[in-house]
Amino acid sequence: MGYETLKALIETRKTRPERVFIVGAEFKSRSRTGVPPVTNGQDARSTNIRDSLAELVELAATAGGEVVGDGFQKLDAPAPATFIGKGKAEEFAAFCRRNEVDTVIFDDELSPAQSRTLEEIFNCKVLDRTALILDIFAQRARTREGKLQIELAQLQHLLPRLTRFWGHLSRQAGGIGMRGGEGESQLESDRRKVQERIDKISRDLDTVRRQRATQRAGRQRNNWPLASIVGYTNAGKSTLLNALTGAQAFVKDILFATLDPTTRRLRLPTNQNVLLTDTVGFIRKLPHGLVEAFKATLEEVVQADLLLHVVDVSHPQVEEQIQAVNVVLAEIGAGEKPTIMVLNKLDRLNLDGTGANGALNRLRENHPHAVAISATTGEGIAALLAEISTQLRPKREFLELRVPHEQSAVIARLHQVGQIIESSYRGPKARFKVRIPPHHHDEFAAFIVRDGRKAP
Ligand SMILES: Nc1nc2c(ncn2[C@@H]2O[C@H](COP(=O)(O)OP(=O)(O)OP(=O)(O)O)[C@@H](O)[C@H]2O)c(=O)[nH]1
Ligand SMILES: [Mg+2]
Repeated sequence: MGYETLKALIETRKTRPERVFIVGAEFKSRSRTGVPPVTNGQDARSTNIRDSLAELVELAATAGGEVVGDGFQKLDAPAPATFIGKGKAEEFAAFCRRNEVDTVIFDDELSPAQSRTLEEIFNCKVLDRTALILDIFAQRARTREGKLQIELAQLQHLLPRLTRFWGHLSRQAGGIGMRGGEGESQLESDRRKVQERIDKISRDLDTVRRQRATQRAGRQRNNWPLASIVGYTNAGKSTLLNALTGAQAFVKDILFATLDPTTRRLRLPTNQNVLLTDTVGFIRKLPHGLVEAFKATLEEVVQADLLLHVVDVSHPQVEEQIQAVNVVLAEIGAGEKPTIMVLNKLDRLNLDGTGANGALNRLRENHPHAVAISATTGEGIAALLAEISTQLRPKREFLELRVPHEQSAVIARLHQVGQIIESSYRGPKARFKVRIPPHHHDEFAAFIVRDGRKAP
């Protein structure tokens, strides 16, 4: 075989994507979102499952797979051993054999026992949605903190599986008359190793996070308000950060292009400075462990004075995506933040002569203060900047203070939380003109000589 042929062979093998078959299921006993469907009709729910599968196709593609087929089943409840019905699983398995499928991916989380039984039936690798999302995150993580967080989530996903596997093995060991102790000690040592690694990662993460907290405190010293860009994955968050600040954040038409937060200064037309952070996108059925693992990264969101919730108006499931984002925001404790809805990708809509569009109108009705933009063409960006300025204005109050010199703690505190515009230390009291966030107002109430909030 010549060198070229060999090289071509290797390259084809290297570039041949994994062939993937995806499986969804719908249960009468439990709607997919955990809340009863709005309509009772089967049709609405079937649409839901098709959407969810369409997203799974995108996730599989992001992970480097090529989806060659899909199937779904409606059931009363998940089958304990095989998740979907055994007959259905065998039918899908026959299709997979004919089509040389390498990996089967289920849209819901499988128990370890279900995975094993299904692997036997399909005779190939079986993954669930959680494992797939974890895998994508593992591929994408760039920073040390990102890598540690994802490894932690993966190990935590693994640990209970080891436990259950252990139960399974010990039963088997008893059955064939082996001394139970052997399987037990092997698994216990596996579990111990996983646990040790989890502990080590947790310690390392602590160190990394302390460094980040220091950096954050450094930025806070400027006392600029913080705004965070949030939204469903692929909505255009990084594109918006770039458009607003001239940053060069990584933008790509894939899910979870961004994992690690990027913060840039944004100078508003009013000359006010804002720190703007772009961070990881959200998705439906985001594995809980992952939200936990990324809580530190999402700290930027929790600390923000203002959220920019970016939505892709050209996406058919835009309202469901908004819902999914709100669920995660509530989970991390940022559900009540002041939020600007940013209706992005306006350029992808077919607008009628008056610039209107059915989908856009509905969004505007549901979110009256939303700003429609295109992060790629720049349309609407000026209006968005104006809205950000308006929203942040109450974030700084103008005050004039007189503080006795001996109250040095108060003066130090003022420098810490306030933006000093003018100061003078002559005379019996130090004088300051400052802007401070409203929640610090009461601390300085005793020293105020002019309160910018009140009409003169
Ligand atoms: N037509 C159009 N495409 C856009 C617009 N904004 C973003 N995109 C495209 O949408 C895709 C995703 O953009 P990103 O900025 O990476 O999206 P993201 O929200 O940061 O995505 P993740 O980091 O993956 O969660 C890219 O292909 C962008 O070019 C827009 O206003 N109009
Ligand atoms: Mg991004």
